[in-house]
Amino acid sequence: MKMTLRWFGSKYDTVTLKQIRQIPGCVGVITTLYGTKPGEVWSREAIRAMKEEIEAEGLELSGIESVNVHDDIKIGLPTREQYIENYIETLENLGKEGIDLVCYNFMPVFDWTRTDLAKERPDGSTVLSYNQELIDKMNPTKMFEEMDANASGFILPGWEPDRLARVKELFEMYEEVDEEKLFENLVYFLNGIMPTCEKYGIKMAIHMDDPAWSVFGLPRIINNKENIQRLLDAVPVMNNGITLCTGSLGSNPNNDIPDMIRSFKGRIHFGHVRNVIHLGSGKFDEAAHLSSDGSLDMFEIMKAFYDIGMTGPIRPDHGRMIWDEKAMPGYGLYDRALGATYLNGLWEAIEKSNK
Ligand code: DNO
Repeated sequence: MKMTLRWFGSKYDTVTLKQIRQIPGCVGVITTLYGTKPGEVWSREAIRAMKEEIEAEGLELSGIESVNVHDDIKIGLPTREQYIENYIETLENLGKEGIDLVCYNFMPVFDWTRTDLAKERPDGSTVLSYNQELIDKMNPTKMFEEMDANASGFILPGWEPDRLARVKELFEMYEEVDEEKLFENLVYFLNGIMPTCEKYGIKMAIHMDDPAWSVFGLPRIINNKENIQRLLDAVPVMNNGITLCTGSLGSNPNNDIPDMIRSFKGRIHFGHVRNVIHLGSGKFDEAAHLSSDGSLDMFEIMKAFYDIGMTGPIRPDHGRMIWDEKAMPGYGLYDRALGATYLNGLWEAIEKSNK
């Protein structure tokens, strides 16, 4: 396991590479070329510059999160051919620069969803929270506007303004796309890019749907053991793998995460590890990483990662906002540093007790 932190680039992040390097045991960052749009080809020069900036601070570029997939690919429009070509070109350029991990998602229209970006807890910290009842009373445009208004001026990953501008149109475009169709389109995309991934040793790591159920009637297909296994079997090469996100899967109490980790051995290329508090059907709050602060057993989760011989990057995921930090919701320095330290502690204890 390699401990890493997500970093949003010097233009967008309040957290610096220097700070990240000072987190004990943190060896690298997970980042992306901010400012690029889904479907665009990333140039080798831009990739190299990003890598050099990170390496100059004594860290490694451990992987990309995300190279976003254009909606035309998800919908299966004829224009997908060009966008798949572009994606391949980006992968080639990443491969030539020695980058071997790409996280992406296949959620229609928008990425992860929350109804509150700063829910206050009794200790004064704030967390991201989700309540299906509120979503049921809202339309997608309103939700976009609320997310944007509550993001404290930050552009949330997956909630870029150009998506907001097209939200109505995108919903219409997805009208004919059910879960089966979306799955087929995902397999088509993966089959198109796999030869390049195999050539350059790039591990594609699909992110789980978050929350792990359909939102606004949009299809969601990467949300439980059976569906994920189906995808791994449909494109049965190591390069077709997953980002196992405990918080996303953990939104549904029926997902047995340690069991999933064990059964996806060899195909988990990246781990997002965080805790959630289940508050009843379709409702959850995010929490500190510590097991006793939420509903997930982080010891069992880390033990499962240890048992499968996880060598890829793991990052603490969304943290609480604490100590008056002003940062992108979920992505402050302080609570993620506490999370990384706690996860490293669990790992050390598991490792030593197994020797
Ligand atoms: C949210 C993140 C997601 C993730 C994408 C991967 O905080 O976990 O936005 O980066 O789904 O493509």
